[in-house]
Amino acid sequence: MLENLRNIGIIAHVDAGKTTTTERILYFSGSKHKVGDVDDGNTTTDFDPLERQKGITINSAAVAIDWGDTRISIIDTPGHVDFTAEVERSLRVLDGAIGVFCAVGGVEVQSETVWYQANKHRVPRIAFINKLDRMGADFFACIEQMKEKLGVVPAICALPAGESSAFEGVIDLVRMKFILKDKNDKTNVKYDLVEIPEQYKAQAEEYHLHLLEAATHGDDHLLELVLEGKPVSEELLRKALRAGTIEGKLTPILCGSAKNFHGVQLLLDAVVEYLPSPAERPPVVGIIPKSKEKATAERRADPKEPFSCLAFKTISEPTGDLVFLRIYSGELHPKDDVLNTANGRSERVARIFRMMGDRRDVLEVAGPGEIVAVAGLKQTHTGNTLCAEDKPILLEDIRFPDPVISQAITPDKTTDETKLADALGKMVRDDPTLKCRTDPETNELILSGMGELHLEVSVEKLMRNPGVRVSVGKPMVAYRQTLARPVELETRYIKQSGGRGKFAVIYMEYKPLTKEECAEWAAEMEEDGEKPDPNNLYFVDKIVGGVVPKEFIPAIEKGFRQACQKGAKYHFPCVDIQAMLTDGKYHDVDSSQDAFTSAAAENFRDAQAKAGIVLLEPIMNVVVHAPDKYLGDLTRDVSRRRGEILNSTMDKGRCMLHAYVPLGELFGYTSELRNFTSGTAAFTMEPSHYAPVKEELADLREAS
Ligand SMILES: Nc1nc2c(ncn2[C@@H]2O[C@H](COP(=O)(O)OP(=O)(O)OP(=O)(O)O)[C@@H](O)[C@H]2O)c(=O)[nH]1
Ligand SMILES: [Mg+2]
Repeated sequence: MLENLRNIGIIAHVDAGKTTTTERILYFSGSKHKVGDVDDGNTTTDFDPLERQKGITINSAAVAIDWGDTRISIIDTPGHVDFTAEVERSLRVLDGAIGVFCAVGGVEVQSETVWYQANKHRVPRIAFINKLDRMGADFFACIEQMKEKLGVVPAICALPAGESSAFEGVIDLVRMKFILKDKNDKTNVKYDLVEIPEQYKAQAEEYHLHLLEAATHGDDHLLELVLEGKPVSEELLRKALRAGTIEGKLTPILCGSAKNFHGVQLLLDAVVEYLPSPAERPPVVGIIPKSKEKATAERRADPKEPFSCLAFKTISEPTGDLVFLRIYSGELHPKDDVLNTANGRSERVARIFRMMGDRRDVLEVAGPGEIVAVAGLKQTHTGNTLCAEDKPILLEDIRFPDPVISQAITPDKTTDETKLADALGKMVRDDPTLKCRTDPETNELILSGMGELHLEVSVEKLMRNPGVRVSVGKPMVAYRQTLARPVELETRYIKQSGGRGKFAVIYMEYKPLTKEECAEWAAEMEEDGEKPDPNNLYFVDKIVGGVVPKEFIPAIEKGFRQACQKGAKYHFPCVDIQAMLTDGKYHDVDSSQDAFTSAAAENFRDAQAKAGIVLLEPIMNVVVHAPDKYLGDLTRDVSRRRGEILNSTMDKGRCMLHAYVPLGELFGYTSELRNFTSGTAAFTMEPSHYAPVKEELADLREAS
C-alpha cells in the first residue's frame, strides 16, 4: 500500500550521528539483530572499507525496514561537504527527511547547508536532537539556533529528562508519558510508558501547551479549540502536526541519544506519523520530448499510470552498472523494456533489487514511490529519466556543483594505462562531482573534485583496482574568470576561398555582472519559467529590422557560450557576463549558422583581450572551534591565509572563529590546525562564493 511507504533521508553536519541513528533504526526494527557501531567499524550503511577505516560516511546508502505496517526506505547521507553530491541526489528522490543535530554543536555550518538544500527541494522534515548524553549538551540552545539560523517553527514533541551525564531518557509530549528504558534488558529494546517523573512535570506541561500552539499552524479546528481553551485529542494533535509538517509550516522536534538507544523508537513513530507517503507528495512534472513549445505532463504515484522513474545514482560493478531508481509512476518488472528519454535509447531491465546496505533482495515488481536498484542497464546515467516507451516524459536532470580543486595524477611505471583509463571512466560516471581530463600541454592527467578529502578518497578508490598505482601532485584551485570592464566590438568573419564563402558580421556589447545583477537576471528567468544560468551567462538579442535573420541568432549565442567554456588567456571558464547582440550583417549565399557561431566565438575572444580579465577564486566559509586560549593564534593564522574574519566568540572555555578564506590558502589546513592546537580544534568549511584575486597571488600552474 502506497500510504504505508516512507522514503526518507538522514541529513546533517559531519558526526551528528546519522549513521549511528540509522544503525539503531535497523536494530529496533528487527532488521538487524546485532548492533553495529561507527566506532567499531561494523555498521550496515558505512560498508565501504574506506568508510570503516575513516569512520565517516562517503557514499549515501539505502536500507529498508518495516516499522509496524509501514515500510520505511532510508538513505543515510554523508555530512562532509566534499560529498555534497550524495546529499543533493538523495534529496531529489526523497519524500521526507530527518535532520539530525548534535545537542552540543547545535546548528553547524553544514547543518545549515543541508537544511537549505532540503528547503530547495521542498522536502518535509522532522528534526532529531541527538547526543543528549554528551558533556555540554543543550537542547534548548539547539532549538534557539534552529529558529534563528534555519527559520524553523519548532513543534517540540519530545523533551529530554536531564542532560549530559544526568540524561535519563525522553518525555513524549504528545502522549504526555515518560519513556522508561528497562535497565535490566541487555538488548536495549524494552521500555515502559510511565507517568512523567515529578521533577519534569511542570516543564512538560508548559511544553505541551507550546506544542499545541505550534500545531495550530496545521489545523484550523485545533486552532479554534486552543483559542477557546478546550481539550485537544491526541488524534487531532497528530493530524495537525502531520499536515503542518507536510505543508512545511512547522518542524516536529524529537530528541535522544542514538548511541545509547534513547529516543529512536519515538523518532520512528514520528516518521510514520508526520512524514508524507509518496501519495501525499505532489505529482512529478516533466517535459514531453519532441513536443511543441515544451509541453509538460504529470505523473501521479499510481501503479496504473505510465511508468516513469529517475536514475539518481550508479555504481559500476565488474558485471555491469547497478542503477538506483526512484519510481514515480507505474510498475517495473524484470525484462521490461524502458525508454531513456535523456539519450533516446531503449534499455532492458535485467533484475530489480531492494538494497540493504551491501546486501540486496531480488524483487519481481517495483511500484510507485519505491526506491530500488536495477541491473542490466547499459546507457543510463545519473539524472536520466526512464519511462514507458509509448508515454515518454523527461524529468528534470539532477544538477551538481562544479569542482573547485584539481590534482595531477601520475601513473607508476607498472600501471596498465588501459586499466587506469577504464577505472577513471567508471569513477567519473558514478560521481558527477568528479571530473578527469588530460592537460593538452603537459599530457598530465588532471582529476578535479569538491575538496581535498574528496580527491584523497577518490585516489584511494582508484588504487583499489588491481594493477593501478598512481602518485598525486599538489592540489590546485579551479579558478574562474570574468571581463574586467564593459566592452563592445565588431567582428567581420568573412572568408572567400573558392566555392561557397563564409560571411558573418556581428556587433556585440559585453558587460561583467555584479552579484546583484546576476541575482536580478536569475529572478527574471525564473519569472519567465526558465532556469537561471548556473554560470550567469546571459545573452540578449537586440537586433532590429532583421539585419541578422532570426535563424542565425541561436548560432551566435552558441558561439558565445562555447567561447566562455574556456577563456582565451587562461583556460578557466568565464562567468557572470551579459552579452548583447546589437547589430550585424549577413549575406544571402555565404552566411551560415557555422559562420555566425565562429564569428561570435572570435568576437568574445577579442573582447577578453580588449577589456582584460579578472580571475576569480573560490572562497570558503570556515568555522573553527578550539579552546579559547587559541583564539589569538587562530586569528593570526587565518589572516596570514588572506582570510576575512566575520565573527569570533568565546564561551565556556571554547572559542569560535568564523571567516571567509580563499580555498587556495586552505590546503593542508586540517593537519596544520591539528599541530598548533594539539588536536583540540575542529573546523568545517564549505564553498561560499567566488571573489577576484590578483593574478600574482593565483596559482596558475593549471592555467594554459
Ligand atoms: N555520546 C554520543 N555519541 C554519539 C551519539 N550518536 C553518535 N555518536 C558518536 O558520534 C560519532 C559520529 O557518529 P556517526 O553516526 O558516524 O555520525 P554521522 O553523522 O553519520 O557522520 P558522517 O556520516 O561522517 O557525517 C561516532 O563516534 C558515534 O559513536 C550519541 O547519541 N551520543
Ligand atoms: Mg555517517
